[in-house]
Amino acid sequence: MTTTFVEKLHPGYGQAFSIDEVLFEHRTEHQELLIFRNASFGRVMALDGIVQTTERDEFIYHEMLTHVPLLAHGAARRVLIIGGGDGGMLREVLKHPGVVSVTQVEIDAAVIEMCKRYLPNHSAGAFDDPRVDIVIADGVEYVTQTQARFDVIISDCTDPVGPGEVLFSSRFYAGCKRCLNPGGIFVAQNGVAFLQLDEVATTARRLGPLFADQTFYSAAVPTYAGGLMTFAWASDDGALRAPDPAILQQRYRDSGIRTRFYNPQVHAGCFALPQYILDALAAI
Ligand code: AG3
Repeated sequence: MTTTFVEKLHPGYGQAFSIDEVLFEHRTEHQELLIFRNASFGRVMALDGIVQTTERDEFIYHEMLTHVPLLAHGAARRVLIIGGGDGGMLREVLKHPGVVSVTQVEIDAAVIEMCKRYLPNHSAGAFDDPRVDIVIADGVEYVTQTQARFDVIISDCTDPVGPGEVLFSSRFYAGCKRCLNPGGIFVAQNGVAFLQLDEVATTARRLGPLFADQTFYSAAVPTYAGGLMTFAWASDDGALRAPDPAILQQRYRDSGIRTRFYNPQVHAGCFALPQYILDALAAI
């Protein structure tokens, strides 16, 4: 019998997937974890009833949250991932030959374990890479206390409800600022702006004052229904959001990375924001 998974993240609007096979369903120490198979999106992982990732379109999200900051930086050696238990972000970061270490701080060990088993194509062996250090801990506490420093920090979090809410707090952003090296870049998933415009404004209000330059970039990810997903961007070097196209092209070519969504032209264009987002930012 086929059942239906209905995601209700936004008031009065949702999206539905047929559950063609339940692969895993369990209440972890932190949240309700569900992994199922869907005829068009492949394997789908949801936390607390919200779709986090699917096999079919995960590349868009993971490529855009890794290659944009890493290639804009140009010499990132140490990377911190907050969340990202499915391992997709880790896989993409590790494709950069210049990266010598990646620390991943995930609060829920069960997400990592079950995604390794049921979504193996996401991590594709990344958890076994010797450059990787996995820390099972609260991301806010980690960035507030660690002595480690990073060139790029990626917040691959859930929406600001439940355990992920603290990853949108001023305390978390200040902690990230604290452990970024000079010239470092912070990026974070920031929801679907058309339906979650208040999140864009809230992030700008909290993150903006901590950095010399703060903006958003975007991509359309089908699974995050409702239009463009925005990604928060913060750094103390305003030039990093607009790299020279020839340099970007050169870095992309030198990296040898094969992508399916990202390319230097997409990179150059993704910082152009629709007027309704600019208006919301101007109003704060
Ligand atoms: N991070 C998920 C973002 C969920 C956003 N949902 C939304 N706003 N529709 C996902 C983890 C993937 N590594």
